[in-house]
Amino acid sequence: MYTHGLHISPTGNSDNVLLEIPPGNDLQFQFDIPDHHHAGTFWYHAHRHGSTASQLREGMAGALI
Ligand SMILES: [Cu+2]
Repeated sequence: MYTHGLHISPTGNSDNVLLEIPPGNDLQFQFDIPDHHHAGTFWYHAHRHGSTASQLREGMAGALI
């Protein structure tokens, strides 16, 4: 999963595009958003390397408000 617009860490179980979660497994994402972060509308989407475009085309995305 990948977010747009949030100023958060790209490492660990946060906004890390290199995470691989095998089928049948799960992972608890943790997005530590700073208290001083500006408010707004952002978005997230699946970010499987090699499949991002097709996953987005099929609607694997959402809004973060
Ligand atoms: Cu993107």
